[in-house]
Amino acid sequence: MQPLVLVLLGSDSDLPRMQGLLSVFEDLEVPFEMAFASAHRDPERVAELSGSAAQRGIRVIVAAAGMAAHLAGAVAARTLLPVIGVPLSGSALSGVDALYSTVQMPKGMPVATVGIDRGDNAAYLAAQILALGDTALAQRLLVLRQAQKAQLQERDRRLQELGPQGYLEVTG
Ligand code: RP5
Repeated sequence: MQPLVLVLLGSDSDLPRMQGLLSVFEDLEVPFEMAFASAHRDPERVAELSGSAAQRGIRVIVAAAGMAAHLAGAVAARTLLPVIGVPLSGSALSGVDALYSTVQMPKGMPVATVGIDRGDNAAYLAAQILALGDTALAQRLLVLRQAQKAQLQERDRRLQELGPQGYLEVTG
């Protein structure tokens, strides 16, 4: 299937923190391609991948990096496709460094930044963008939301039945 999302990771050491994205894309059947490409260690590859993405049929780019993360911004500079940035933890500053580096983009060059290590939300947001032109995908997203709601309601039912202490004993 033609990949619709390009996922760039600054390092292979970032991959374990992006398992949430992998599972959301699998659940929603979103075709994607992934590459390791660092804004600092291999800026040429970042330029090549982000510059050619639209012509290759990519519709959204997710860029995940840690530390002084410039990947998402460097990608945004080279494409008109929506870019979702995922700041990653793992540094001495626990991802706050990557959050600030990713979210504080100058005017005219936006990066839609999700929370630290929230690859799952990057995947949901990418899917919601794609769903604007894909009713089957929109339906799959709705089903997931309904499942989330039903799960919370079931947990609340148990809370009302058992009380807080009893709930903790059963679930803890
Ligand atoms: C960033 O530096 C990467 O995105 C990664 O989060 C961090 C450390 O990379 P490695 O030294 O583990 O390759 O550019």
